[in-house]
This record gives sequence, structure tokens and C-alpha cells, in this order.
Amino acid sequence: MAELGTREELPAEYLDHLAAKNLVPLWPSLRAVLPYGKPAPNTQPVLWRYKDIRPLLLQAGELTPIEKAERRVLALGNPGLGVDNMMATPSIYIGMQLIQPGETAPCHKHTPSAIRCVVEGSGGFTTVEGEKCPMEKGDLILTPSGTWHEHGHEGSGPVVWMDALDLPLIYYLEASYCIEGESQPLTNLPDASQTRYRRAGLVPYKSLAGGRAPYPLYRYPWIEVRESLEALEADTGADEMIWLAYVNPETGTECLPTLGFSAAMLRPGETARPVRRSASSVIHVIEGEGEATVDETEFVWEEDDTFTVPTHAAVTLTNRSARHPAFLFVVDDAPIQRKLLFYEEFPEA
Ligand code: GTQ
Repeated sequence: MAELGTREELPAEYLDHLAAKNLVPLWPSLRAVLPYGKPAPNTQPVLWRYKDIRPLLLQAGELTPIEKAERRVLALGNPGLGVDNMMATPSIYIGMQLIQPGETAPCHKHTPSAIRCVVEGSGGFTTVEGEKCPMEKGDLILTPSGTWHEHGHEGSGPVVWMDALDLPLIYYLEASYCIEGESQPLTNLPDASQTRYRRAGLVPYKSLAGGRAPYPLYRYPWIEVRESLEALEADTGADEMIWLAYVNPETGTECLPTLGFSAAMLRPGETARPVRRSASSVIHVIEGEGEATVDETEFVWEEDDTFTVPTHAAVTLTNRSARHPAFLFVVDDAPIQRKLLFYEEFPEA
């Protein structure tokens, strides 16, 4: 591999002339933008403990009325990417959102796509395109790019959920913006997870004739995902992960064009080694306690904690409990990488 020339080797006067014309020599920076063999991520493996987040989020509820916040959220900033940039990974924004009883977060739509995974509380709801989706712990609710959405809370006690958005990417593309709207009229039907898409393998007959909605299902109830994972245990080899992907029930492909969602169950005492891959991801603990290694970094995680996995990182996940399963929710940017035709998996030799 040839040594590349440096800036220092170039005459100062020449560098000044380049700068005056908005020109940059590539070769001194070539290895930084095209490292050999694999990427050199700035993203750090980071763990956010819900124990740390929760009191600060509740304090936000006292300090800032919802009207002054629009969305009352603490964003998880990766120090490697600049904490203030609100990036958990280069493509994934993660926020923890608090809504108190009776509060509403007004209706809007935006170019970034979002999802919620409910962390605690009962009685919260998100209305998406007129469909009122209940929010119970672990539920996944999609608010794809361009869909109207608003949040509310009809129960008691705080409701907290994790937001994941493709905001860093859309912002980087200078395409991120939002439109405010009036509160939506409700369709007055149960959400589609209870009616049109009640069960995997069944879709409304008319969807076969084409004219499919791009986002037929907005809510994936955790109670059913959890049951599905548990049912797989008997049928999954000890060396295989119990891992289900959330998909669009009409196309069988990822729910959103940019971010992917999946849920894994770790059997009591299990150490899982998910395949190393080119995607970055964020792992959120829905239930259980354990340990993780992300390249050289070691974490001890508990229920409701959240941690990052940079691109190409090697991961191990251990369930510390000898008696109870653990359940993890995974957000990744594999759908973007697949569309751009460079997604890779690196099975262990
Ligand atoms: O709930 O619509 O964390 O628009 C960031 C931006 C949540 C939301 C966030 C948003 C929302």
C-alpha cells in the first residue's frame, strides 16, 4: 500500500491558493474517508440507564409544560458523534418522551419517519392518520414519513416511550421539516392490529388486487410479539437466536424504508452472538437483565436500558437470569444499507 502525500508536504502558498478557490486536495484525506478493510466509526458503544433517565425526564415534566415543549423528550446523544447532535448512531435518533395524564402532544407530520416503543405506563395513545393506537409497554407504533400523528394520555401516572427516527439522515440530506395540523378526526375503529391484520398470513382479500397502502399496519402489540417469541423456543436450536423481524404484512418487507425493527428473546442463561453486520443499531431492553459486549466495550443492562452498536461491531448478549427470559427490541439501519446495495453480514469463520 503506497504512502499517500500529506498536506505538510505541499507548499503553504499552494494550499492558500487552493483554499481561496474552495478546492481541497483529496490524497491527504483519502484514507480518512476510505479506510482500508472496514469503516472507522466515530460512533461509540454507549449505554443509557433508564434509572438515570427517568428522574431527569420526570423533572422535565415539572420544568417545562407540554405547550412549551411540543414533544417533551430527552434525546440520547452519542459522545463520539457530538452529544448535542442528538445522534445515537449516524442514522438513528433516539429520544425518551414523557407525557403526563391529560396532556396532549399536538398533531404534526414530518419528512423523517418515526416509531415509538413504549417503556412504561398505561393509557397513552398515538393517533396516526386518524387511527387511535393504544400504547402499552413494548408496543411498537409506526409514524412513517408524511403521516399525521399526535399523542395523548387518558390514564394515570407518567407514560414514557422511546422514539426512534431516521432524523440524522434526513437532517443531513437537508430534507427535514415538519407541518402542524389540526387534531385528527378518529376513524372510531379498533386499530388495524385488531382487525384487518389480526394474524400473520391473513390479509384483506382486496389487497391482492393491488392498490396496497404503503403502511397498512401502524401498531404491533407487544403481548403478541412476546408470545410469538416464546412459542419459537421449543422449535429453535440452542445455537440459534430467537429473533423476529417486524414487517409490513402486505409486502413481507421492512415496515419503514429506512429503519428496521426486530425483537429477540434470550433464554435463561443464554449468551447469543448475533451475526456481525454492516448496519448500526440501537438495542433497547424490554424485559430482563444481562450483559453485552460491543467490540471491546462491556455493558451490564437492566430493564428499559438502551445501548448502541456501531457499524461492523461484534456483539454478544447474555441473559444473566437463570430463570427468566430476557426480551430485546432492536432498531437498525439495515433497510437503508440494503437499498443502497452494500449491506453485509460477516458470519464467524
Ligand atoms: O413524537 O412526533 O422524539 O416529532 C422527535 C420528534 C418525537 C414525535 C421525537 C418528533 C417526535
